Amino acid sequence: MFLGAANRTFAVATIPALSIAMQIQPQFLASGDFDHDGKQDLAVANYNTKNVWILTGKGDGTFNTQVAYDTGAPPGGMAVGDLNGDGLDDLVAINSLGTMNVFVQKATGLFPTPTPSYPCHGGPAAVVLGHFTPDANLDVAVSSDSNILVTLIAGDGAGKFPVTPSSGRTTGNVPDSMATADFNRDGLDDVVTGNTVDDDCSLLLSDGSNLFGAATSLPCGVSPGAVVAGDFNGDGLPDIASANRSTPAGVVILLNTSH
Ligand SMILES: [Ca+2]
Ligand SMILES: [Ca+2]
Ligand SMILES: [Ca+2]
Ligand SMILES: [Ca+2]
Repeated sequence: MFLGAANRTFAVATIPALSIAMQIQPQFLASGDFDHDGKQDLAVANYNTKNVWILTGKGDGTFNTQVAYDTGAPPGGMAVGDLNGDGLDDLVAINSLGTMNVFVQKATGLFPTPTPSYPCHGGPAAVVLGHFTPDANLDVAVSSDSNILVTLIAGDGAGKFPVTPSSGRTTGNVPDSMATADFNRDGLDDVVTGNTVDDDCSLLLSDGSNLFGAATSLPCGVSPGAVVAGDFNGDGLPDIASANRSTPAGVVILLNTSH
C-alpha cells in the first residue's frame, strides 16, 4: 500500500494478511466507508475462497482484521455507491455464477448476512453503478465476457433489485472493462465497454427503459483492456480513454463531440 505524502512520493506499507494469504487470490479491490466512522475502508474480492473481505480502516493507513462475507461463488468486480439513499456506502460484487451479491450497509455499520444475490447473466466481467433509468434510484450495469452483453439491473431505491433484468444488449467481443458517464447529456448515465477481442469500444446509451439502446462501436485501439470516462479537454462533456494491451500498445483518447 502507498501512502500519499506532500512531496508526492509514497511510503510502502503492506497489509500482512493480504500478502501471506495467497490461496485467497484477491481479484478486485474497492474502497468506501463501510462502517460510517469517517475513515476509508477496503473491500477485497477473494476469488478462491468465494468471499469478500471488509477491512475497516483505522484512519492512519492501517486496517483492522477482516470481516468475511460469503458470496457463494468466486467474486470478481465490485462497485461502491449508496443504493438506498441513506448516505451510507453500499457495495455490489459480481461473481462467476452470473449473479451479483448486494451489500447494503446497516445503520450500525457493515452488512447483513447472508448477502442477497440477484441474477445478472453470464460470466460477469465488470460492474458499474449509475442512474440508468429515469428515477432517483441507483442502478447497476454488468458486462458479461461469456455472453458478450451488458445487462441493466434497475434498483428500487431501497437496496433491492426486484425486477428480473432483460437478457441485455449485445456488445463487441469481449467486454472485459466498463465505465459510465452521461455521454449525451440527457440526464441518464450511459456505459462504454472495452472489447478486448473486437478491438473496439461499445457505447450504450440509456434510453429510459430497463434496457440500454443498441451498442455503437467506437474505434479505441487494439485489445482495449481498460476503459475510463472523464472530461479530458475541459469542455464539460465526458470523454473516453482506453488502454490498449496489444501492438501498437498505448492509450487512446476519444473526445466527446456531441455538443
Ligand atoms: Ca470506515
Ligand atoms: Ca446506503
Ligand atoms: Ca445519457
Ligand atoms: Ca470533454
